Amino acid sequence: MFKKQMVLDDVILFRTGKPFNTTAVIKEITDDFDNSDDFPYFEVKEYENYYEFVYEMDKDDYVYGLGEQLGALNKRGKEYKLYSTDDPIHTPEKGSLYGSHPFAFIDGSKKFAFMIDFPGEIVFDIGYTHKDLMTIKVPSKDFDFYLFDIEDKYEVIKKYLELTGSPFVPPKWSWGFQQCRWSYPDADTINNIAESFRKDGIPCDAIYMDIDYMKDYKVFTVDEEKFPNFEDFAKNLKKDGFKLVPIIDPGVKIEDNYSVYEEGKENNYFCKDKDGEDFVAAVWPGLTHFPDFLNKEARKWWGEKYKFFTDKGIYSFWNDMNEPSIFYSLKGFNKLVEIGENLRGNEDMGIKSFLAKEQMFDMANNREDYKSFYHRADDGSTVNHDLVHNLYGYFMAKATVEEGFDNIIPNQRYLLLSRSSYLGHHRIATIWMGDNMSWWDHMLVQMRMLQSLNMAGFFYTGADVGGFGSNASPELVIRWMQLGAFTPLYRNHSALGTREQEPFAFDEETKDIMRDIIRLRYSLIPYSYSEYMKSVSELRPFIKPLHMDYEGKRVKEIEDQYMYGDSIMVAPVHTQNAKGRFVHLPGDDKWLCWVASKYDERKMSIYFPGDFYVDADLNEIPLFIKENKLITISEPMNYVGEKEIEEITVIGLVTDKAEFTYYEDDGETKDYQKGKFAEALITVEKEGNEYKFSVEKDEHENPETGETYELAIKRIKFEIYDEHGNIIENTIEI
Ligand code: MIG
Repeated sequence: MFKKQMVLDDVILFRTGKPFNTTAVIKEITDDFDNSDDFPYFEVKEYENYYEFVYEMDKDDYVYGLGEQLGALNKRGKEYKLYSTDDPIHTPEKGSLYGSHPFAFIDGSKKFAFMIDFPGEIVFDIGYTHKDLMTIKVPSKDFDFYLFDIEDKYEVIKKYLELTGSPFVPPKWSWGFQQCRWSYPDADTINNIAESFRKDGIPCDAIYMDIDYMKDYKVFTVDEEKFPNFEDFAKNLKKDGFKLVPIIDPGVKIEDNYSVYEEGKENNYFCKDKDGEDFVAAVWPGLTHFPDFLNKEARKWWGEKYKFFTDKGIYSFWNDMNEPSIFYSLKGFNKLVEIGENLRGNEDMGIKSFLAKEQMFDMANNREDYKSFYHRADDGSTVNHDLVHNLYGYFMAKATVEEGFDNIIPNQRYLLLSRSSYLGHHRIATIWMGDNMSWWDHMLVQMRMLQSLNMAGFFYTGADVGGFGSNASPELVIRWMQLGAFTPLYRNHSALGTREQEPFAFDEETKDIMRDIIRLRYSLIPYSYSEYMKSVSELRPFIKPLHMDYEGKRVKEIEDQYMYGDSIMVAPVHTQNAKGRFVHLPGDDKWLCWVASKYDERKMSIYFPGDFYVDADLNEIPLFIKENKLITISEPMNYVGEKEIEEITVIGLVTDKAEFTYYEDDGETKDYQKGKFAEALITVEKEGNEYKFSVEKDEHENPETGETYELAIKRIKFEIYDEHGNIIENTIEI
C-alpha cells in the first residue's frame, strides 16, 4: 500500500511503510499524504516481503541512469543488483559495483524518470529476463519511490538535485593533475616524485598516499620510520604546490593501546554482532572492527579524527574500502580452518593451499557476513546491516564532512573521494570509479560511467587514468591521459606490482607527449572551472551525453563522445594502434575541430554535421568546439594558483553571437557562497561581415564585509574563426 505526496512540481513521492531515513533527500517531506493506488507507468505487484514494479518497454525505449554501473550507457538488456560491492574485475556482465544509485530515466514513447530511496539491495532487470520488460524488485515494505513525471532530462536532473542537494565544489586545484600509486612507500619516494614533476616541467597538484603510509595499516596513524617529521614533509610539499591526499580505511585494527581502537570499543562506536559483541572482520590491518557510521555519536568521533591531518594543512582524502569490503569475517575464517583440518594429510598434493585460496575468495564480501552485523541508528533503533548496506560509504563521508570538516575546517574547500556511495553522496563528496584495469576497453567503461554519474549528480568524478590493475603500455597511457584531461578528476593511479605509470616512467618521447597533454589540461582550467561553477549553480550536468542535447537514435547510440561543459565535445581515441577515429557531429551546428596536442598549437578546421573519420596521431586528441560557443585558455602553470591568471585567450567559431561567462574566486574557501567571486561576460557578435567584441565585468560585493571581489584577468585575447576558417583576432584590456 502506498500513500502519495507531490514534493515538487511533477515529482510525486510514493511511500510505503516507514522508510529508513537515508538522508538522500534533503527537501523536507511533510506528513501531508494522500492514500492512493494509482501508480503511473508501472504495474505494482505486492508480495509478502517485497514489491515488484513492472514497466512494459516499447521496442524503441532507451533506459539511462543507475550511476556507477558497467555495460552500455543504455541500460537495457542487463540485470543490475544494486548492492555495493568491492569487485576489482570490471567485466561487462557485472551488475554490482561500489556505489548504488537507484535513479533511472525512460526515454522513448513515454519519457519519465524515477528514484527509489531504499538502502538495501534493489534488483533492476531491464529487458534481461524478458526483452521488453523492466522489473524492479525492492525487498522491503518500507521505502520511498519518487516518480518524475517530466519529459525533459535536464528538468528531471534539476528536480532530482533540488531533492538531493546540489553537487559539491572541490577546491580549484582539483582541476590540476593528480598522481597516485599503491604505494609510494616513504617520504623520500614522494619527494622524488614531486621533484621529478617540477624538474621535468610537468604540472601536478596532488600526490596521494596509499595504505603503506600507516603504521601497520592503522587508520589515523603515520609510520614515523618511513615518514619522519611528517608535518614538515607536508608543509614543504605544499610550498611547492603539492597537496597530499591520504587514504582512509574504515576497519580499525584490534590492538590494545591503539587509541582509535580503545576509544571505539569503550564508547560502543563499532558495529555489533547478534550477541552484542563488536563485529570482527579482517581487512588490511588484520582483524578489525567497523565504525558504526549510521550512529551520530560514532560519526562525530570519527569526523574529529581527521583533525590529525587537517592540523597539518592536509584537507583532502580518499575514503576507501567502505562498501565495506571484507576479506573474511572471524566466523568465515574459523570455517576455513575446519576445512584446512579436514584436508590434513593431503598437503603434498598441493591441494590444501589451492582449496584454501578458493575458499578465501568465496569468503570475501560475503552476503552472510553482511547479514550478521548491526547498526544503532540515530533514532536509537537497531538495524541489520544488510538492509542498509548501501549507506555505509555515504555515511562514512557524512562522518568525514558533516561531523568532521564542518566543525574543524568549516570554511575550507576539500577534495573528498570515496569508493562507495549512495544517492545524495554527491552533495558532500564524490567518488572515483574504483579498481579498473589497464585495458583499452576500460577507457570506454570510464566514458560511459562518467556520463551516467553526471546524470546522477556526480559532476566531478573520474577513473584511475592509465588503469589501476595490470600493466599499461606507453600508447595506452598516452591515450588515457588524453581522455583523462577531459574528465574532472584527472588522477593517474596504478596498483602494487604493476608497471609504473607516472609520465616519467616511460621513454622520453612518451614523457614529452604526456607533458603536453597535462599542459593542455592546465591551459583549459579557466574554461573548465567556469563551466563547472555554472553547472553547479544551474543544476545541469557538467559532462553530458549527446542524447541530452540532441534527438534521434544516432546520437542515443554514441557512448564515446560527450560534452565537456557546454562548448566542447570531446572524441578521445580509445582503441589500440588507432591513428584516428570516427566521429559523429550531431545537430545542425557547425563545429570548430581542434586536433589538439599542445595548448599553443592550433590545428583547426571547420566541420559540418555528419559522420567523419578524423585523424589523430598518438600525441593528438580531437576536440570539437560548438558553433557560437566559446572556450577560454591561459598559459599553463606548474600548479593551480602558482601565478595569477592575467590573460586569457578566447577561441570559437562565431557565425552569429557567442557568449561565455568567465568565473573567478579564491578557489580554496567557501566564501564564494557569500558572494566573493567575480565574472566577466564575454560576447562576440557577428554583424554582417563585422565582428563586435565586448567584455562586461561583474565583480560581486561580499554582503558581510562590503568588499568587492576584483577580477585578476587584465587582458582578453580573441581568436575567432568564421565559417570559412578565417581568423579574426582582437585584444581587449579590461
Ligand atoms: O584492497 O589501498 O580501490 O585504489 O590503491 C585494495 C590499496 C585496497 C583499493 C582501492 C585502490 C587502492 C587499494 N585499495
